Amino acid sequence: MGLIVLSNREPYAPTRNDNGELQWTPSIGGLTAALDPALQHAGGTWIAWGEQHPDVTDVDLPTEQPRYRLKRIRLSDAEVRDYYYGFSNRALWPISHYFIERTQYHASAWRAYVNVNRRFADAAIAAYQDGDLIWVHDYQLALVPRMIRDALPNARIGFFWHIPWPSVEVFRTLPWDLDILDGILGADLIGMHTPDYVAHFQNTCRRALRADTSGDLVHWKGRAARIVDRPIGIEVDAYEHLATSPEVEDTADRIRRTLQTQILLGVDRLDYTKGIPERLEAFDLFLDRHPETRGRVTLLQIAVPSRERVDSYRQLRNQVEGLVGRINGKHTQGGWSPIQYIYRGVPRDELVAHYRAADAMLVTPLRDGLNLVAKEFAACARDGALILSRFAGAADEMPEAIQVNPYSPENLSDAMRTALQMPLDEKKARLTRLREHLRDSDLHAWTDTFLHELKLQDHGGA
Ligand code: GDG
Repeated sequence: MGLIVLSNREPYAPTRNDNGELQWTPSIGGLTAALDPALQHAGGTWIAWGEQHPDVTDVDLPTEQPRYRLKRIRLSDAEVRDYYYGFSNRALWPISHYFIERTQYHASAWRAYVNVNRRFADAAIAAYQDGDLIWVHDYQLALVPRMIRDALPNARIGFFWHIPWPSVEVFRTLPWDLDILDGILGADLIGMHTPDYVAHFQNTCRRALRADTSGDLVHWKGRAARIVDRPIGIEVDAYEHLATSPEVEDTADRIRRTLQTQILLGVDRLDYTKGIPERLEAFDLFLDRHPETRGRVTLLQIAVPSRERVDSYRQLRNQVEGLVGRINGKHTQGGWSPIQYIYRGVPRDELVAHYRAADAMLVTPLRDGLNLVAKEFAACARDGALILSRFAGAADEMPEAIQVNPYSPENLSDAMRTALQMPLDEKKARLTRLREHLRDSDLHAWTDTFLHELKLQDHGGA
């Protein structure tokens, strides 16, 4: 029995080396780390958008010892514009994060979304062999479970929605609300990060679709889909191992020696859901309220460029850079500047060195499906404190974090002070408890549990 995985982003991306040969480099992010080992174990097919070198269609991976096939979907420029930037990132992304005013609902983008979902589904149907498990990922591919179900009534299909599921009142502003629900309900097993998202999804099915629900089942079109909260984990061992390696420790020491202050750290894709301007404003307030900390604290913000073709993201970049300039202009003195701003991604070992060097980590999204950075920091920190938004899905699992309301600059400023003054014993005790939980629910357990449940799911019989 094989596995078929579908996701927008591919697990390995091709780059050309100096000899002009293609090399396949594992993509950064949880999905590759979670599913590449599962596919290598089970064998099968991964279907994804072939963004770089789209002329290359199929490849067997890993190249040195092939275990499964990557089928690359080639998208035209218009499809990228309308399916990816248009419908996925201007409609589904903002609405799911409660940013209704940022949504753009265009019928042309919707049509492209349907067409591209169809191409993914057709690739899965072509690859399918009796008994395979199919696992579809995320909001870019919400119609795929239904499309596969129509062609393969007996297939076992799982679906994971990685972002928040909003209240029905918000979701229903989407003109294609019923199509998206019907699409997802083609799956046998549907996963989300928190019990609240699951409750919102069930309520949306009842109110918008008028579907019946019982327990964790949604009954629809003569079948029952099971919907469960299964928050994704991280590879705890790998992060701990990297965090304590001599190279990473050296880099962490160098970061501390260079700054010579306490360090507040932020690491985010530059996305309006991540609450970066609010965090900067709160730091400004913190410096106003606690002038004795001037010269003694630095906010180090790593902002990874993201979706730069979307207007809101370009505007956000300008806003953040304006704030950094204003706040630095206001407080800089005697060779110290309060904010160090890095606008690029950094290699993973450097990222981990930053986690290790930080006195406090600021994970303060206005809304976030889960947030892996919070978990990675907890696994890697030397003795730092975690400040975590109550609107990140991870907050449910991390009661030992200092939880904040990112909409309140006063609350955030107080949390910065609490974190920077927290006694060492308490910080260490909190990290120990956080790590125990991370170990009990790590990334491989997430993959194994979901696939196991999908295998056992008694589908059909609504
Ligand atoms: C979506 C949901 C959900 C970040 N900067 C660098 C870097 N990263 C890595 C982190 C982390 C990942 O990117 C970001 O994951 P998040 O979970 O924080 O956020 P999204 O990208 O929005 O992910 C989210 C997730 O899906 C999983 O279900 O948690 O809520 O929005 O792994 O380490 N990696 C490197 N350099 C960087 O500068 N190497």
